[in-house]
Amino acid sequence: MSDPVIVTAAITGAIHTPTMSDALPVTPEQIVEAAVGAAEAGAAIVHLHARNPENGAPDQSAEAFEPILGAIKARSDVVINITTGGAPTMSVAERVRPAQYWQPELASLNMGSMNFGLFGMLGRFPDLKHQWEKDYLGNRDIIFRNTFQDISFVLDTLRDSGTRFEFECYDTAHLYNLAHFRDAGKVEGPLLIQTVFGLLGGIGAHPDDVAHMKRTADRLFGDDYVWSVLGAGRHQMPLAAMSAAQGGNVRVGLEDSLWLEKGVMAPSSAAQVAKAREIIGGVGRRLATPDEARTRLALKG
Ligand code: KMH
Ligand code: ZN
Repeated sequence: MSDPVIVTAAITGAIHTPTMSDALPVTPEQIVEAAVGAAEAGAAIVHLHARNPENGAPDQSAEAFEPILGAIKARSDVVINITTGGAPTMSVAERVRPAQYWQPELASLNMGSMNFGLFGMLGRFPDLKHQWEKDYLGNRDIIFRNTFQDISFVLDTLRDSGTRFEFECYDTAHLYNLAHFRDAGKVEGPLLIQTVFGLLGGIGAHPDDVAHMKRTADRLFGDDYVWSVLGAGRHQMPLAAMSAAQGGNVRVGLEDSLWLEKGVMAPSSAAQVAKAREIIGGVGRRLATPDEARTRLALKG
């Protein structure tokens, strides 16, 4: 019998812009409602970014998270995961600030630099409301910078906080990077490894890609890791199914995909969690509670 499935809901992110979907939460109130809704639908973890309520631009100030974190904690025991990815246009010093200040149970940590393909988005979404959307999506050559020094900087900054990590791995090299930090004694298990598929610049979303990432992680980390799968865009639900069927865990949410199914935009992250829940039930598994996730991931609680 496999362990219950830890579902993470990534609520808003920094890549999608408000023009792309009316469902994308922007204000603190919208982000809180979306996070609580996702938790009520069965998510054990919410992965959070904050945005400027005026124009939806990503905001990595510690203050931007204050109204979000307090209100979620008042209404839900869901595990809170604060991004250290921020937006690919930000420096790592800027990106780590909210996690440094709020010391959450979990923070994301991106395990390597990569090209980040926003190519074509400007053409697909012509009604851009804000200059920042035009600047952002018009920037066709983004490098998501996560050098070894950047990764060390995040680890060192958060070392004494008790915050543990969602290690985001977009390709096999990122698994080797994580093994390097494990071998150097800078991270220890159980490692939550979020394998990310289908982003232009990272590994693809073919079943062979999933198998290769899992095989590599199994070989490098053995029993000392918890495997989770994030399929970007249209790959979200098919890869959730693949992970659930193989004993893995699942990440969904509007940060990663604006879609519920082919041709149907998602009304909320909660709706994606509910769909993932059906898929997970269909392969004979159930969802983990937040406390089950805390135990499994050795979180500080
Ligand atoms: N949007 C995800 C593919 C982070 O916040 O650290 C990447 C992400 C990065 O979640
Ligand atoms: Zn994120």
